[in-house]
Amino acid sequence: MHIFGPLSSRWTAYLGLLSALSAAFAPAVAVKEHDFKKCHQSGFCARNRAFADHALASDTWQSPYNILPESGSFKDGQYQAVILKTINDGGETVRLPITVSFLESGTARVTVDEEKRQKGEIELRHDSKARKERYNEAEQWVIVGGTTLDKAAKVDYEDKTQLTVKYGPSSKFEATIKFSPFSIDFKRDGNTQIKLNDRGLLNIEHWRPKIEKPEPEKKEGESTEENKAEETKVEEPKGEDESTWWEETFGGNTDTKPRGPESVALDISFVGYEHVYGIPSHASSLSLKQTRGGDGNYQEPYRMYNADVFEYILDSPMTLYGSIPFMQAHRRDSSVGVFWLNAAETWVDITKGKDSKNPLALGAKSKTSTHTHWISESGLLDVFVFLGPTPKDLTAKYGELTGTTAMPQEFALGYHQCRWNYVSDEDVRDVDRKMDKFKMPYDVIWLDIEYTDEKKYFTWDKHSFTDPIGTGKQLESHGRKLVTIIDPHIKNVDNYPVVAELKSKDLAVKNKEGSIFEGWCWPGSSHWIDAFSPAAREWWASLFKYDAFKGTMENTWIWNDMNEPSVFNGPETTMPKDNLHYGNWEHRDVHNLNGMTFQNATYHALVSRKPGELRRPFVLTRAFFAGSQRVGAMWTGDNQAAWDHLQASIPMVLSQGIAGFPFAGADVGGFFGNPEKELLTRWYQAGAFYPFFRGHAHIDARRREPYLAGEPYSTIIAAALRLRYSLLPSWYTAFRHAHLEGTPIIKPMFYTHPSEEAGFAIDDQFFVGNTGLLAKPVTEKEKFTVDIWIPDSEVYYDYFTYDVIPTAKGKTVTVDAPMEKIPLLMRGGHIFARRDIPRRSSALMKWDDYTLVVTIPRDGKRAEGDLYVDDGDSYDYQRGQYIHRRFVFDGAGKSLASVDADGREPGSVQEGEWMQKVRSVGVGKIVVVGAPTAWAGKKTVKVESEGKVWEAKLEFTPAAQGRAAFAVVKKVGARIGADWKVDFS
Ligand code: MIG
Repeated sequence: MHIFGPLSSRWTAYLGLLSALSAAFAPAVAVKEHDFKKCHQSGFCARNRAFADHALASDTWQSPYNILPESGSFKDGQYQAVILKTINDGGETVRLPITVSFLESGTARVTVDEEKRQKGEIELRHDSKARKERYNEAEQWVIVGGTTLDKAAKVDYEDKTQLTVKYGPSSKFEATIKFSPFSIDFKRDGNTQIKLNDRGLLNIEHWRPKIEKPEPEKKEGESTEENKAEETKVEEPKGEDESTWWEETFGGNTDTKPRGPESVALDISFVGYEHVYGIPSHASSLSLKQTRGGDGNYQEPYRMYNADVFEYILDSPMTLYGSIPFMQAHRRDSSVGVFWLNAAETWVDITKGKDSKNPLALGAKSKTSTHTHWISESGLLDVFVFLGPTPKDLTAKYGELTGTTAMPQEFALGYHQCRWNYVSDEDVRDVDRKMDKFKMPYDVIWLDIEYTDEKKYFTWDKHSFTDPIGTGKQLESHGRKLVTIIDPHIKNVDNYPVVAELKSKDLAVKNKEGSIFEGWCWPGSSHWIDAFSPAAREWWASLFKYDAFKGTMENTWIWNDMNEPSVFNGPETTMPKDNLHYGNWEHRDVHNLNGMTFQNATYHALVSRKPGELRRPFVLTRAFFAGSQRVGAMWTGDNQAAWDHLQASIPMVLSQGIAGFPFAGADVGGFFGNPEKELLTRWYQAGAFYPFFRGHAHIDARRREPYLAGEPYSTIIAAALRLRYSLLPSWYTAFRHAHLEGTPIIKPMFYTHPSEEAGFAIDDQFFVGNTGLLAKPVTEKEKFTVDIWIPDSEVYYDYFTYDVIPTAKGKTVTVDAPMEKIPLLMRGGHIFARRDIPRRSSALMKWDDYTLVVTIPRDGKRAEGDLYVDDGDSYDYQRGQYIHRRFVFDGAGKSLASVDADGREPGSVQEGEWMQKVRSVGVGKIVVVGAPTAWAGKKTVKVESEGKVWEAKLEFTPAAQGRAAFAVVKKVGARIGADWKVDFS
């Protein structure tokens, strides 16, 4: 039997036993939970939870943080003051400068620093070379816009105890800063939405010198960590637990903590809000759970500390590979949120409760509020407050600050075929041929770490990959691409120029002594590129030039894995926190940013591979942070070939979308283990609706390329792949919206229907972009129906049969889902684009005509939709080289029209090569689902475009047996990029 574990799975691979072992495979066991910290094992988390327990249990608790009124000043949209923290009974205080910034976007920002550390007036222990300040560069990595101060913000009221500022659009927002104790109430339209430090849990662990105490007497046989902690505790005045202030050990690794305790924590209450979402990535529900025990709740806070959590467990708040500390709160017709800009280890406790004292409890009933407690190990306290009021406002404002999804390469929305590993050039070419043979479209085949010469990145295995360019060319002949993996650990061996340069140029992460950090990863002994360093990034770029990374060509793109970073022999499989990065920042301060800096380095390397080659890079990352959406896609890491993992993937991908990083997917088929055919098939059907759609498998898993499934499964999978490909125009359009507006690609019910409370916790169905397509993948074994919740009173049609679904607003409808069927409904009132000719890759569909699908709404009045098209590859779209059409069906006027969605006049854009070529692309057909009965007998319609009028054929099929009437206009003949109008009268 093969037992999974970090070592067994890794080392079988490392020893090169490859797939020979694959037959002897047992289902994976859960993650070794004890390899990762629980709150009580993380000193600062435990201290802050204890602090909260104490504060919340006491009737007399008063937060020891007070604004010094005379220190305050308000100018140009910014309030500045000093908070005094009282640190002992003698009234001794510590100065904490606070800035509250009111931004033009309507977002407010609260930043608190610590004067002593700011000024460097502290002493580091162990002769550490670390910086003395609290980490204050997160914004340089994360924030890209939206920080202009709102000069119109004004003080509305002020006295000795508080100050109220009105700000935001039409001054509808209001912040009341109370001095003693310090707290802030954020109001919209006069009602409190968000409160900071209302429960008095603000805690900024100020700098203090270590007072050496005599070692407690050790009793025989009592030398364990636990005992040591116990003994120290007993000595503490006021019961404060000092045991982890100066040093902390976990799993045999000791963190030397040269700056002592320095955590920042704050309670944030969402008044009257029952649901909170966001803070991915967790294998949890979309609507976040309570974390302090009780029925169905978690015991542990949601944790964000990017980690290589192989074989993660489900329904858990434990950390995963990436972190986005952005949270949305939602109640009927109102969304608000916060962004906690801190890259250190962070925990978030969530509790919910009725609050009868709640000023917002309009009416008799008191509302449930959500109370959150944010706890970070180090850094500034830096929190952005968003007052909505819609979910769209939230994602837009967050996108303004941290950036939106990069406009992807069009191929990246196609299907990706991956496994660990395709073992040779011939293997790759064979899979490529077989996909064609079985008529399965795909765009990208992937090479995992075994393609390298002994895990030396930028090299190829000399025996099995002798002709990567030949392979690349075979792929290119059908418009396909190759993605190769490049990880941040650089093998520490002789005769490897990459590591030699890394060392000689001094571009690696350092250990606490300031010499090069050495750790263990796939290649054995390794060093890690420090992508925080501009010089390191410049060097990294040089490695990707076509003549440096030989064997790569224009259709080679990159996969960045292990960038949490994963360090096999490190604490919690990552770097020691006292490691040092560029600028002498401790790893502790920047941990959650690390993955993003690496992906960013790769992104910029690809932009500059060849002078003059301006193409959008494709880089997949495992680790991420707020802002990573600007540089590529993510996937949810090492899941398992199990039904519950398929299920879990949907809320996980939805969470990514509402946290601003929607280009997300899970390994189709499940990484560990061997999916039964039914599971594999259902996973493809679900995966066809992930924004990032990739099949992947562990090295010990059996081969599972979709054509191997056998009948009927292979045919069903091929249909799922083709469905994805036919809808690519609509997916791409959704990405355009994500790129411009920060919107999710697949949207949960609360997002599209913010007034329908019954939908707020639903996370197993979703809409695709603005298409009105409502999908609910089957995620259970032998399940041949699904229950879909219907959010409104619009008409819904079955995507495949045009059956009218018998629905009612707020009701659940049972829809058939035999094996071959993906439950997919079309909401009335939309228009979306498809391409109906199946081809081998997206590139080969580039010049195909479009099909437009119009779904007539219940009242027959109006349907709308849009289509965005560009060359799918370059940045020319930024110079107007794109088509963005808006389609409007007017029921009264009996017409369907296409106009420029951005109001550009025809001829106003100088047409480049692509624009000229796309002139040959037309509207092939128009399908009108739910066509009016009055069209029966109609044989033709009038088409008008570019000064000409002609007739096109109309075929009308009357309604029958639950199926809607539909009409098809054939050979419409208008150019997709032109204005046109079809007259149905
Ligand atoms: O420690 O590169 O999540 O997708 O196949 C495992 C080998 C390293 C982890 C990734 C997985 C990938 C694997 N990697």
